[in-house]
Amino acid sequence: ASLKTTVAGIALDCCIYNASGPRTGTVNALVKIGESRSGAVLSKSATLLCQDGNPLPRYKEFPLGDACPGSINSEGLPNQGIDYYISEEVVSAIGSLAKHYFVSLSGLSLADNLEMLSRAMKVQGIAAIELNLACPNIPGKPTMAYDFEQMDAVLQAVTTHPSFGSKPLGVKLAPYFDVPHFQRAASILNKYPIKYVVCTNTIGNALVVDAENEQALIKPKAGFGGLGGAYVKPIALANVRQFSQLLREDIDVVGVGGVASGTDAFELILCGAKAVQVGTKHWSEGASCFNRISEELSVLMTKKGYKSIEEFRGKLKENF
Ligand code: RRO
Repeated sequence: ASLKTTVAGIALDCCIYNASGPRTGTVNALVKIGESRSGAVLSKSATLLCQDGNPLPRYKEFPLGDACPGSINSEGLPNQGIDYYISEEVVSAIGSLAKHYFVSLSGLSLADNLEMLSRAMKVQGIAAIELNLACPNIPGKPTMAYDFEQMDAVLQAVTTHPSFGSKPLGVKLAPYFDVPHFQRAASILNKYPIKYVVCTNTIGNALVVDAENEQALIKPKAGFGGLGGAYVKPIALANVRQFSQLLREDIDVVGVGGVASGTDAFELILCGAKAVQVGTKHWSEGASCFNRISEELSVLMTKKGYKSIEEFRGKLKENF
């Protein structure tokens, strides 16, 4: 079966690729993704300047069944700074592997986002930009995707900035849990010339407790952090389904959340996803997860008689 797809008009040989965050901070890590079957390479969310992030321990996995672990993180945007991710070294290393390179931006202010956007838009060899409006882990800062007025203002500023337009823009969203919130978010996104959304980031401000040691699992933010892995799959499925139905036809939906197998990816595509990212499972398994999950999806499709993902994408049955 063919796993080919397009995201924002960009043709990908494989609909499975990495989420921003896990194993995406350095050129070495990005090259490992590029050498795998991953359909694209997506960077760690960048800030204007490099930063160390929050104190350790700040990422932990914990069991949930045996397929996909759960994870909690409060990394606090550790990254090398935008100029690293758009550098000749990084861009050409990924380009030489014949993979499309997506750069994620998560500025600490609107001014920083606009400055990074204008730098990244100029660089040849970057296929698209993913604006992360959903980081839950910066002490004192709200999750922008939950502040609809601010989200509207940011998208307005970004899409009217003089540097905007030479590359497709995607938006990484936080998970929503209420129908009016899906509708409000979609009505804002539909006003702007964005090409795709990514559903979803981690569920912010979860707390995982280590009963034996009577303490939280991670140190930053008194233990509160973004929940990922198996726990979030049903929420990712719901968000992908809702946004597939509420957004303009020309806005693609990319799914992410709790994908550890070909079946998990199949489920997100059934809900409407044009591509599927892998986060927690990439942390725990390494870049070979892209080969395994792609192969599992291909085998499942063949078993079901599907030759391409468009044959079942979005076709979740609603009749029983
Ligand atoms: O670096 C992080 O703490 C982080 C980010 Br920017 C994000 O978007 N989502 C997340 O779970 N962690």
